[in-house]
Amino acid sequence: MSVSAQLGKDKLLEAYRMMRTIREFEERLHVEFATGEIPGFVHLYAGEEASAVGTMLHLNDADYVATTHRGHGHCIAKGVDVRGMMAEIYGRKTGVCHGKGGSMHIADLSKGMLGANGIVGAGGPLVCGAALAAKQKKTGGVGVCFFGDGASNQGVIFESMNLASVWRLPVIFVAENNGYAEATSSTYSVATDNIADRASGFGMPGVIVDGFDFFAVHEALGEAIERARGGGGPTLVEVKFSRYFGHFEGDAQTYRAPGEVQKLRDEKDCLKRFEERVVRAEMATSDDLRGIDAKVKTLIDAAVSEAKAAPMPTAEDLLTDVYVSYP
Ligand SMILES: Cc1ncc(C[n+]2csc(CCOP(=O)(O)OP(=O)(O)O)c2C)c(N)n1
Ligand SMILES: [Mg+2]
Repeated sequence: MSVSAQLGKDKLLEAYRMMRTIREFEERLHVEFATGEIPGFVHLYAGEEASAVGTMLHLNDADYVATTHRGHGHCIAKGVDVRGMMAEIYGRKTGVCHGKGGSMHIADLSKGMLGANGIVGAGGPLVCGAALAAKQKKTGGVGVCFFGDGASNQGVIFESMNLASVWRLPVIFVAENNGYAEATSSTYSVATDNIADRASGFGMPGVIVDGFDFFAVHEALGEAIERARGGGGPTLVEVKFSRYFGHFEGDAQTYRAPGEVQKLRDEKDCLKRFEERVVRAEMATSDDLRGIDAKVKTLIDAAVSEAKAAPMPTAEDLLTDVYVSYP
């Protein structure tokens, strides 16, 4: 039976809804950031949606995820409230972190989202800790560490992979190889042909997957997550794809070839490929998907207007959320 048939119509529509939500969220932020109303740095995930959604469909709230500076997609796919995220990015009091974190520090522990992170590679130890806790407490939970091709060269990622392997932790390392670390090509900065090749040095399986293909990601991550849950230890999955926008909003992208992104959008786009496949398999109709598009657009419109109208944190708010309080 094909993977799409195994997933069933409800799950397929859910996958599409999440990927479309991420795309719409990011495309809208691209427009809104240019108005100057959004503080700080914003790194967009558009083009990479299949990785977040293909992974997160296998997870529940007891599973932990650490994301990166490019974290909106992972947060949305892990179930963090989209309106609260938008308000957070606008620095508003109604944001998921009360406007104190912004784009690069969105976190929601109630959803197992350990947080976006401005420190490249910093998710590795966090996920090892969360996975160790899950293992000791026997919750059945796993930890997923997303990191980029640039982060793959950080020592902290090597240390985390080694630790996860020697302690047989339920961790999945997802190397999102989008071809660039800022303006540096991964063909220049990564010494091996594939990041996944490094897995053998840490005694774990290494898998390469086409990141434009939701079904390929979903299948590879399903196996890795099942293995981790079953006590089989960590896996390194390298997802190969590209981003549609610059490293950060405002990046002139002089390091990219003319037409590079348009070609990706035309020929490889994960949403288009998803639609072609499910419609061909008669698992959903284009009308089903257009209905989802309309609902997602309404949600993002509402999220942006609510965020713009929401209050800023006050000076007094500076003194709250500083320390953890235990009941
Ligand atoms: C420890 C550390 N070093 C450097 C930086 C500056 N920096 C921010 S993002 C980035 C590139 C990361 O590239 P990659 O891991 O491929 O992720 P991508 O941006 O492509 O998603 C760098 C070098 C940082 N934030 N933290
Ligand atoms: Mg990269």
